[in-house]
Amino acid sequence: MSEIVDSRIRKILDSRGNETIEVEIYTKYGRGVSAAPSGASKGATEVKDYPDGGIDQSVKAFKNEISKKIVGIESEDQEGFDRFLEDIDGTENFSSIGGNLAVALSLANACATADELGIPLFRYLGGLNVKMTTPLGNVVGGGKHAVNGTTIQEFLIASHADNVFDAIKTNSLVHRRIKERASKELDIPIGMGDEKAWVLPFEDEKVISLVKEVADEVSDKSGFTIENGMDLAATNYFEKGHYVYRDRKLTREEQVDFVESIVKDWGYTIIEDPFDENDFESFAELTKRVGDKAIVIGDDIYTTNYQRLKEGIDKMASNAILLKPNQVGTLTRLLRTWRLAKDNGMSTVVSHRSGETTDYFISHLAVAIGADYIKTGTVGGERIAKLNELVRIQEEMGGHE
Ligand code: 2PG
Ligand code: MG
Repeated sequence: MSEIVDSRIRKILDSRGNETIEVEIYTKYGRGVSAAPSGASKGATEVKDYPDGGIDQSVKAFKNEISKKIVGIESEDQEGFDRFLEDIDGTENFSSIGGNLAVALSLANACATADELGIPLFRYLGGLNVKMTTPLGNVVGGGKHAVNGTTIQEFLIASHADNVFDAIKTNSLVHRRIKERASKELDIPIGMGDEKAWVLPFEDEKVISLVKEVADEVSDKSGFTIENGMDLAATNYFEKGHYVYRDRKLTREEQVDFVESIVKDWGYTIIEDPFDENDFESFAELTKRVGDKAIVIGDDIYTTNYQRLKEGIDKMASNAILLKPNQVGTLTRLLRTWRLAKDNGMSTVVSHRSGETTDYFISHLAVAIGADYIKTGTVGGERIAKLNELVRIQEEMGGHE
């Protein structure tokens, strides 16, 4: 038994230079720290990150009320702790205390408990049934994560190797090689987006083939299988019934055909958010057409929300889900949604946000729940913090569990 004895809060900066919340929770022998990330292309059904008064109102809620009431709570009872957060907030979407305060507290509580028990976080969360995950990272970025880039938000790759370090390194080689290739065609310097993927002033189709070519080339040289994927984050460019790209406009039906061809003609096997977040129908049509060749992942459409996923399952909208703790505000809520996905045979991907800190909770989470992938970039300090933690976790797991 481990009661919470103390807690702290502070504001820190995230990778975009925006203020975010970091909290600490103490039990008698344990300490847990967690900082909240933030999204740029958020789903409409995510919990509210901050109340109307912004981050300072969350800090006030913590100082005036939560820090006092938290003392004495049994930290090992994660569900009870998360219920405490829901009760104190009193709304469904954490609009009183802010989802970012809730998620930082929820995850810090799990960290403190693992520390108190003297076991690694992934073991505390996953027990004996844990599995190393495959790193999925973006090498070219656009959409809301960059200015003047592709319309498609993320061009992703996933290297498969026995050793997670080799997989991470291979992903970063593809990232490097993309820049070398693109530099040959451009006489301007190439910049990076929010998640440290390259921003290329090219049409989307050109990048689809460029990334595929480079991935194939690195795969041939390294001997590792490399999957190609993308997060279209299509809600962001769905305007008045059309998907509006840099160079053309597609109807809903044409968008389904386009994404089908990305899978069938270009060999992409990982497709996230190909349609507007409320268009369950197009999701279902695509999954029907390519579900045996690719994973169709719902991010903005589900927002890690149990009810949204239930609707998606009823409508057979997708065969995979992205899981982000701060979309729902508590670990318990995330695990409940994950369980529903697993019970329905879906693939799972744990994901970072575009605004991140060096917090690496999601690395432990991905291993603990045996997620098929962790989407957390390829380079950049706040991304590397999570990737390097996977290397340490693998070592702790004692090889290739
Ligand atoms: C996404 C995420 C992470 P954001 O759309 O999957 O890459 O972006 O955090 O901006 O929502
Ligand atoms: Mg997404």
